[in-house]
Amino acid sequence: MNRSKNLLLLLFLFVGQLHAQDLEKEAPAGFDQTRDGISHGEIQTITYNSKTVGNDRKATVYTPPGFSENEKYPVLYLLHGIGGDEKEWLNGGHPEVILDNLYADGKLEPMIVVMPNGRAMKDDSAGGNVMAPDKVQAFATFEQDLLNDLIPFIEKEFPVLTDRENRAIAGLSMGGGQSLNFGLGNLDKFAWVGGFSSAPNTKEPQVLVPDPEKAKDMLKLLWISCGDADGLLRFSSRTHEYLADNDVPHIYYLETGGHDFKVWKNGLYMFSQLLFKPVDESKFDQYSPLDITTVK
Ligand code: FER
Repeated sequence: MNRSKNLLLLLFLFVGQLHAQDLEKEAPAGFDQTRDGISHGEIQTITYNSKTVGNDRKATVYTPPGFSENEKYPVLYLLHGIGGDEKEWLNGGHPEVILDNLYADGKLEPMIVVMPNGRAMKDDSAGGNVMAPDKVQAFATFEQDLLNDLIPFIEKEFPVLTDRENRAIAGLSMGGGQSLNFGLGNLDKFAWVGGFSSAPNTKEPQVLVPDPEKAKDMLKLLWISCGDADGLLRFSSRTHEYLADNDVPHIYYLETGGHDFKVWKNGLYMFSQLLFKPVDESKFDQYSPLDITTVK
């Protein structure tokens, strides 16, 4: 009897180990290569009227393979960096290839991905001095454009689910800062929030998450990732430290790398697979490829 109990315990431990090893920590080779013989999503450019800015603005939209007007989809708003616009992700990261491949492998919940222009001003082009104060300010103004103009447009024109649990926001660098600021600042609108290599526009932790209990209650997933050689790492690490000190569950994901699309493509690969599915918080500290306690 005792012996069979011990055997059973060993079996449980063994299966547990298998599961721990199952967890994929990084995108495999080929994740960003176009594959033959799979279905593809579609990319379109949409134009919406912005009351915030006072003119028409553009965004790009990726609808998943097999998209149907008769279904309703959750939405990921995916934001660009300081030198980019609504085409930056498509040009630099080809999310359509990464996501097509994930769909082909059955690893993604069908969703619509909206890639806005996050520089909410009349001339929202990425030309000239992208660090000019009015252009940097426009990244903050985009919060109003997103909430009051773009989201309502998407919800009118596309078959989407409109509750907070079916809306995610993530982005790279300036877009990472925007995602953390807007997502955590509007928990009634977003349950899934991700910042990849978030920039100095990221609000200070106490301002970002003034009520840790509320964040804990309302967030499905909070994702903070960065390359270990990124000069902006401190904006992610300080946020992580505050969240850890205040027991707000989150994934802090550190990988080898700098401030570039290699990191952001991997970020999208990892983050998107978690979206709009049941979440296992007990695994949050198992994702990071690098030891988060030694890299600062
Ligand atoms: C800064 C350094 C980097 C800054 C913004 C960035 C507004 C953004 C970088 C990016 O989006 O890639 O001092 O200030």
